[in-house]
Amino acid sequence: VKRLRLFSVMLMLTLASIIPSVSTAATSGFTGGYEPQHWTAAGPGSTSITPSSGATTSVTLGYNFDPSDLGTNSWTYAVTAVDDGMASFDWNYSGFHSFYYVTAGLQIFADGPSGRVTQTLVSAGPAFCGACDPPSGGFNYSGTASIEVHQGFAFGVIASGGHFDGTRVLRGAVTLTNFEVVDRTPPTITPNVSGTLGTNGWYTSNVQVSWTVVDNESAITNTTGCDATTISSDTAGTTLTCSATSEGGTASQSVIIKRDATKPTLSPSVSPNPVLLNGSATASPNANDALSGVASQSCGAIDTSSVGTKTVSCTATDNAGNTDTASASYRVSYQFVGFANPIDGNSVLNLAKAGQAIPLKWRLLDATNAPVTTLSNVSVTATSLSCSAGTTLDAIEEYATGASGLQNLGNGYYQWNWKTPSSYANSCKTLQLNLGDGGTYTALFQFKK
Ligand SMILES: [Ca+2]
Ligand SMILES: [Ca+2]
Repeated sequence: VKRLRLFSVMLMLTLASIIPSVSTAATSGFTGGYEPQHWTAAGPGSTSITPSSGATTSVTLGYNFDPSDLGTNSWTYAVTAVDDGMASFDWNYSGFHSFYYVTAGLQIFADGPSGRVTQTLVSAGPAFCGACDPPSGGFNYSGTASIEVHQGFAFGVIASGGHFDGTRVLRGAVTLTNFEVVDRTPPTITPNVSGTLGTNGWYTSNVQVSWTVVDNESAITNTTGCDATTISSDTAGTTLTCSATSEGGTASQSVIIKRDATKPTLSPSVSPNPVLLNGSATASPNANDALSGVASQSCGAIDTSSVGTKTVSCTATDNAGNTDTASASYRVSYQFVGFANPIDGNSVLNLAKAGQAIPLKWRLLDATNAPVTTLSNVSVTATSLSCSAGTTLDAIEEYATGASGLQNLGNGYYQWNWKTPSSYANSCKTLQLNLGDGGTYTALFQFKK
């Protein structure tokens, strides 16, 4: 059904709040901005537009001129196009141009962004009034016309005529019926995408997609896929398509939504772990990202300048811009060369007298085999041991006589005088040396009275 567009301001305001918005159309005729009062007439003599106002199905555009000269005159009847479209109408052009060397012409015209387009509907004469053939002595022409019109630009008809006669009469009337402006453009479709846009076109949140569907010229008669949609799970690319149809045809628009709202995973590690004092080690983030992929990953520096358990922080960012951090712990230890005389390490069961101070001696180096020159936070712990645990029995050759506690013997050697209680008699103990580096340094003892 071909229709004219009809808007009221209230209707537009109402429709603007609806998505997809829908425009409406009027039936054929001089309505919706094309009523007679919107038409203008220009030309010499008197002109008329009948009726002069109001919605109507027929308009007659007249002129009546008694020229003082003998040239050609023209009368322009124009209206401004409310919207883009194809204007069409049936026309009848009748009149009387007095008698000698008579011409009559009718054109349809439409102005637009690139100028004026015209079509000639009638180009008659010159005719003489020997037999008074048309257009001499009266004329009557009819036809159908159509022309592309452009919103905000004028279109209409131009009647023209001339003669070379002492009786100076030029009068005529153009009657237009079945007037309509048909939509020639499909709806315009605009996607509205909202969400948190990360990098590389990836969204990092839920994504709402809605569509604005507008046709200013005619009603939207069908839409497909134009409902609002929420993308709430990660996707490498979901295509959403909205199609809409009006009198002007069908249009489609698509958007591709990529969503990655998942942070990369990190499994950071340090190698080697433990690392020796002043040694070198590296931390690896070991990041993974299933969807957009890992864009970058890095860890902080490993500090081996002192012993103990430490942490290093690692960071990874995916191609959508999601970032996560995780820490890896690592231990920096001394290079424990071993217990020195009179203590044997490994699985030797050192035989000692309970109640004596046992001189625990050991040597510490760093990763470069340089002696450790300072040491603090040393302690010992003794725990019960089955006397059958040791494989070799070796007697302590000497006991300490100096001060208890820690002594720095130099060159990486240290001594701790371990004062044992006499209650240890007839028992076995595991001695653990705690150096503050988290290492487990043990020696086994069997005590006698
Ligand atoms: Ca349209
Ligand atoms: Ca991700």
